[in-house]
Amino acid sequence: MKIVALAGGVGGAKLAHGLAQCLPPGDLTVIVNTGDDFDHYGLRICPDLDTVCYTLAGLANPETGWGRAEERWKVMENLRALGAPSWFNLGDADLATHLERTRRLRAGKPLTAVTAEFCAAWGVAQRVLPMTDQPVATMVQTRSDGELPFQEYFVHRRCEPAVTGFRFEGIQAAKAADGVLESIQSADAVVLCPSNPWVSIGPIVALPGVMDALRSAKTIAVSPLIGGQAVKGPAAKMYQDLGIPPSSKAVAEHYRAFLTAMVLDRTDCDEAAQIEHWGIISMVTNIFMSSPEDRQRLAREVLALCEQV
Ligand code: FO1
Repeated sequence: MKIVALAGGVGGAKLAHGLAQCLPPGDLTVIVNTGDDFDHYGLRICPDLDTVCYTLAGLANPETGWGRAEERWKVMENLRALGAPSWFNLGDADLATHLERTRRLRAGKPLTAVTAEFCAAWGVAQRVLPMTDQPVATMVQTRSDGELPFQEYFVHRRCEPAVTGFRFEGIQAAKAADGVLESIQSADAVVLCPSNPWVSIGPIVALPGVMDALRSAKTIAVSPLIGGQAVKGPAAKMYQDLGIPPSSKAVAEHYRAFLTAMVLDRTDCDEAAQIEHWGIISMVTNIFMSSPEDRQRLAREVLALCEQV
């Protein structure tokens, strides 16, 4: 069964890892948000892409979900001693990724090619595609501070400013990367991982051609919210800031234009009827992933649903 997963950061990477345990490597394509990407210390940083690749490679930091396992922080310590900006933590092993990616990009290679080369080096057999090869920057519009670049809002300001909206700079001129539209069109199902609908899945869906491709596909979303709370990150706070009560129902409504089925947690089973009322199939299960076994179990249940719908 050919599956495409749309993913952002940590939650998306976990389900992508579960799917990778259940499918032959050639059957899984992961399309990753690049709206979080930015330049820092002259280096191109692609946090979601790295989180997905490190997780699939078994190299991810199990505590944070982002960055590398058994990381050392010598460079960061020395940057701090020099009084350099230290709000964004780059570990020593992780820095090698950014240095080498930046070198290859500057030599003229597209991000898609660099990502494929890194995946080969790390032993990731699944296809991991950045959503686009062109720069797209998620800008978070806030009540108190105007528009903030994503990492400035997320890491530096710890998601504190109230959100009023989002803008994906460069999205109109960006082209879905080679393989993105084709893989969605030929997939048996597209899984929207439990990533932030506003800033992780949002930029992918906003790329020219993606929404149309999703409308013609079988799409299954796994909620990133349990009991109105995000498992990780600011998704629930963003809904709240925007005046929408955070819930799995709100996520289903968010994706309503193209969604076939929604997977939600047992805690939220009373929301299933409303979701079904919108013509979206619902499946209730335990969606919290605390162990590698959880990822695999949830992936198996999602794949069973993909076969059914
Ligand atoms: N997240 C943090 O909360 N603090 C950090 O210092 C930080 C550094 C970092 C470095 C490399 C990387 O790939 C990810 C990093 N992240 C950090 C996570 C990142 O900001 C988020 O995962 C995403 O952009 C949201 O999905």
